[in-house]
Amino acid sequence: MKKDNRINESSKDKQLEQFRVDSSGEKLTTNQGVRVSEDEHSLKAGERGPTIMEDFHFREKMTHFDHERIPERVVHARGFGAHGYFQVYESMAHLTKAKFLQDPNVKTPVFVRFSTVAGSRGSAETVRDARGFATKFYTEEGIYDLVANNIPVFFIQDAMKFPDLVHSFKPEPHNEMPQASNAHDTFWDFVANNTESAHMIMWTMSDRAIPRSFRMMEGFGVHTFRLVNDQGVSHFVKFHWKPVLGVHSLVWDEAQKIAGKDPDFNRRDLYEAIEMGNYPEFELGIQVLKEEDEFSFDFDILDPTKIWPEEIIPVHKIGKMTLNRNVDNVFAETEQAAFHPGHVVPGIDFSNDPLLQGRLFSYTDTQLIRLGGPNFHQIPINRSVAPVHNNQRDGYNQMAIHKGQVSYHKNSLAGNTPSPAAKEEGGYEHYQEKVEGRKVRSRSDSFKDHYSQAKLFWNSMSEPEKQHIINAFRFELGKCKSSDVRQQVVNMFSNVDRYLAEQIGEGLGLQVQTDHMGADVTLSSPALSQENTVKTAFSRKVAILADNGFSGKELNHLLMAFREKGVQGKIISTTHGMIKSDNGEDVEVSDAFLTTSPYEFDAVFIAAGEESVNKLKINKDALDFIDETYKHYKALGAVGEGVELLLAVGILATESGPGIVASREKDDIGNVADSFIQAVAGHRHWSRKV
Ligand code: HDD
Repeated sequence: MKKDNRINESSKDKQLEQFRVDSSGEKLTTNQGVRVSEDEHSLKAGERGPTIMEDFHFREKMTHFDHERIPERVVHARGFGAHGYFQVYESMAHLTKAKFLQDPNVKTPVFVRFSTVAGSRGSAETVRDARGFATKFYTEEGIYDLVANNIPVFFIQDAMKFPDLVHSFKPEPHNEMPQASNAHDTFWDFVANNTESAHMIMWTMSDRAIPRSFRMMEGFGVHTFRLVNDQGVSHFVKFHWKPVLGVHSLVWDEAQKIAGKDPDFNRRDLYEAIEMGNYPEFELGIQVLKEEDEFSFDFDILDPTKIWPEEIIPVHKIGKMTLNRNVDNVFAETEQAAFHPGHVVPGIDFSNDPLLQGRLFSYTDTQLIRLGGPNFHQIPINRSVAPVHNNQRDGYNQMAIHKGQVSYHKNSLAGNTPSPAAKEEGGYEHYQEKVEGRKVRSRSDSFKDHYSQAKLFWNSMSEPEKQHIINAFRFELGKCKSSDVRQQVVNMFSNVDRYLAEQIGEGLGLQVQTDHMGADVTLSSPALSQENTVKTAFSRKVAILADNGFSGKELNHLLMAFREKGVQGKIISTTHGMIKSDNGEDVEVSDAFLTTSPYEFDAVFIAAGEESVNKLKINKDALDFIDETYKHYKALGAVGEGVELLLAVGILATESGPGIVASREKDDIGNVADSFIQAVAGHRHWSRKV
C-alpha cells in the first residue's frame, strides 16, 4: 500500500519527539547505560593519591566535555531559531506545482534561524550588520530552504568574490579586531575597490542594519528564482517576508549600549514573545515576472545587487508563517540546523544569478566540516519529514540501518529500487532552460551599473533616515584609520549622491575630489522607507517607573489599557521586591534600576503619587532612565506628580511634545493612557530635538 505522505503542523514535532531525552527524575548513568554511584570525586589510589586510569566514568565525562565544541558558522555564526508553521492563502497552482503552496488547509512545519553575519557565536546581537533569515520548510515533498537576509541585495555579484568579501569584514587577521563590526580598514578598502557593493552599503548604513527585533524585519530571498507549474511554464520570482508588526529599528547610540547591557537583546525578545504567546508572524510575498519580460528593465534580473522596485513589480502576499514554539535545546536544534539555498522541491528552481550558482556549492561544503561528515541530514532538526530512500551509505555518524544487499542503481536484486520517480510521481526535474555560450571569466555589461539603485534607495528615504545614513557613514568610516581609503569611499559615494558624499566628507574633514559619475536617478520607491511601515503598540515593552506611595488607581487604569492593546508594562523601581501604592496595594517590581536599563524598553511611563515621585526625583538612575529614553526618541508618559520627573530632567512636559504624553490632572488618565499607547505605536519620534 502507498504510504500517506501528508504532513501537518505537528509532523516535524512528532519526528523530533523520538529523539528527545528527559533526564529529570532518572538515575545518572554513563553513556553505556551503566548506573553511576558517585559523581564528584575521581577514583584515586588513596585519598591523597593519584587518579586511577580505570576510572571509566571520569574518562568518559572528561572526553565528552573536551569534544563539546564544533566549528561555528564561517558567517552567520550568531543566530537564534524557532519552530512554527506556514500556510498558503490560496492555491498557487497557476505558478508552481510545489505541494506546500497548493492547499490553504495545510500547515507546513517550519524552522527559522535569524542571525547576524559578521560576529562570532558569542558576539552582541545589536551590531550594525545584515541579518540572516533562513527558513526550512518540512514539506511532504522534502525540504525547501529559503535562505534569506533582511536586506534585498548583496555586496557582490559573483560568488567568486565571497571569500574576499568575508575576509574583509571579519576581524583583521593580525589582531583579531574589531569583533562583529564592519567599521574597520579592510572592509572599507574592499568597498572602495569593489563598487558593486554601493547599493548594499546604503542599506547597511541605514536603520535596516539595526533592527529593533527579529520580529520586526523583512526577509528577502535576494536572488531571482523560478516558479514552475504543472505545465512546465516558468516565471521569475523574488521572495519576500513581510513582518506583520512592521519594520522597525533601534537608534545607533541605543544599539551600542544594548550590546553591553543585553548582548542577547534580539533572541531574548523572540524567545519571550513566543513564550508569552505573542507569536511572530511574517507574510510570504512574491514578485512575479513572465519569462518574456526578462529584459524589460533597466537592470538585469540576474544581478543580486538589484531590487525589483515594488511600485513597478508589486509584491503579492501568498501566505503566512507563524513562529509558535521555542526549541528544546539550542545546540541540538539551532546550532546543528543546516540550511542550503539548493534545497528545493519540485516547482521551485534556480536562475543563472552567478551569486546564487556559487551558493549552491558552498552550503553543503561548509556543513561537511561544521557538522562532521556527509550524514548531517540525519541530525533530527535536518531530517526531512518526507521519507528518504537512496543508495548513499556509510560515512561518519551514519544513523540509519539500511537493510538488504543492494546499495546501487540500476539493479535486479531489489527490482531496480529505490527507483527514480517520474515527473507525475513527484520526481524533481530541472527547468529546461536553453543555454548557449562560450566558457568565459567575465561579467555581462548589464551588471555594470553600480549606482542607480543606490541612488534610488537614497531618494526613497525620509529626512531622518537620510540623516541616520550620513551619521552611520561618519561613524563607520571614522573608525577606518586609512585616510586614503576614507577619501576613496567619499569619492565613490559622490556617484550615488553628491550631497550625501559631501555630508560624509564634512564629518571626516574631507572634500569630494571627483565628479559625479552615477546616473541621475530621480525616482524613489516609498516601499523602501520605514516611515511607511505598519505602526502598532502590540507586544511593545514599557517601563513604568514607580516607588512606594505611587497612585494605585491610575496605575491600574494604565495597566488595563495596556492589556487591551497587548502592550507589556513592567514596574521598574529602586529595589526588587514589592512596592506599596497609596491605597495599600502591593505590586511586584519586575526589575530594579541596577538590573535593567532604558535601552531594553520601547517607552517609559512615570506613575503618579507624591511619595513615589519624591523618591525617584533624587534617584540618579531614575533620572538617567528618563533622559536616555528621551534621547533615543522613545515615547514618554506621565500623569499627576509623575510630570515633575519630566521637568526634573529638563523635558518640557506638554501634551504637544513629539512622543511625550503628560498631564498633571490625574483624572486625565484615560486620555493619557490612550495617547501614550499611540505614541508607543509611533516607535521613535524623530521630530524631537535632542
Ligand atoms: Fe550565505 C550562511 C544568507 C550569500 C555562503 N547565508 C548563511 C546564512 C544565511 C545566509 C541566512 C545562515 C544560515 C543559518 O542560519 O544557518 N548568504 C545569504 C544570502 C546571500 C548569501 C541572503 C546572498 C544573497 N553565502 C552567500 C554566498 C556564499 C555564502 C555568495 C558563498 C558562495 N552562507 C554561506 C556559507 C554559510 C552561509 C559559508 C555559513 C554557514 C552555513 O552556510 O551554513 O556556506
